[in-house]
Amino acid sequence: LMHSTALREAIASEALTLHYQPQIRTRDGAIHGVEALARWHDPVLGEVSPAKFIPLAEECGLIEQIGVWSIKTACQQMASWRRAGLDIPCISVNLSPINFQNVNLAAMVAQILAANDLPAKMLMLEITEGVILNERATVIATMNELRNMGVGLSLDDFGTGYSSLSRLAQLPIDELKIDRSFMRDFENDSGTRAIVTAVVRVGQSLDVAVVAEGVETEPQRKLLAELGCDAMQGFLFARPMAASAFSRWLLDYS
Ligand code: G
Ligand code: G
Ligand code: NA
Ligand code: MN
Repeated sequence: LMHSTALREAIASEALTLHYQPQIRTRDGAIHGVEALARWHDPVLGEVSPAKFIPLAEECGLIEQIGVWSIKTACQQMASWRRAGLDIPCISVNLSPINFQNVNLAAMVAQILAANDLPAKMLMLEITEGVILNERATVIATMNELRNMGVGLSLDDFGTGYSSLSRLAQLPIDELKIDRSFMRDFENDSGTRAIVTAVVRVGQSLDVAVVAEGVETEPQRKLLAELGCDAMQGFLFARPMAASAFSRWLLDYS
């Protein structure tokens, strides 16, 4: 059984790590960015998915710490890759909607960026579509504050929630990520293809970049390219990898 004490210890020790998955620009195959994904290696439980431990962290008050840890670790890694001369435009970090309720988030992010000598535009924060549902004034204020600093905001898992298109147009975001569930029927189901097409068009008309996730096959890649989807992420290109494996992958790719 997963326990908050074990998670607390995992944060304190090195049991929590970030893995990195590249995002590929559709137009020319260049690196669009990299997404940092949390991993928990528990000695007893083995690999615990963030899909399990993030909800636990949200319940037991550890999500604050995990949010700061994710941003800090990702920024330190990005700074280290920059020093090594690796050309990665941007790193995406997943945050919980709860993290955006913290009025100190933007100041904390500013401090972490400064400590690592990173330009704000090299950081993208991912927030799930659920943020629109139980939207609070503080969440939108924090999003605006981050954006005014130059930090990017990405709406993750888009299409799985209940956000209305009119609401979307008002949100301060730079990027939309089409949820990977849409990729499953993308090739064969004309309805799914119509939805993905519409999302790409919405992104274009709102001047928001559209990233497709869960791209696993060459036919999917080809269709997305034809639609003009800006970037792609998925097993077709690479799985999420430990930092050292990611830099080897990148050197090999370029
Ligand atoms: O990488 P994986 O498929 O196991 O991720 C499962 C889910 O956990 C995804 O929805 C992802 O956005 C989320 N996630 C991964 N890392 C983090 C993190 O550091 N913080 C938060 N809040 N969510 C994360
Ligand atoms: O919710 P979020 O989009 O952050 O989730 C990212 C998750 O998707 C990660 O856990 C990652 O391991 C997983 N993932 C990344 N690429 C693919 C893919 O091509 N196929 C599938 N099934 N999962 C993927
Ligand atoms: Na994500
Ligand atoms: Mn997603």
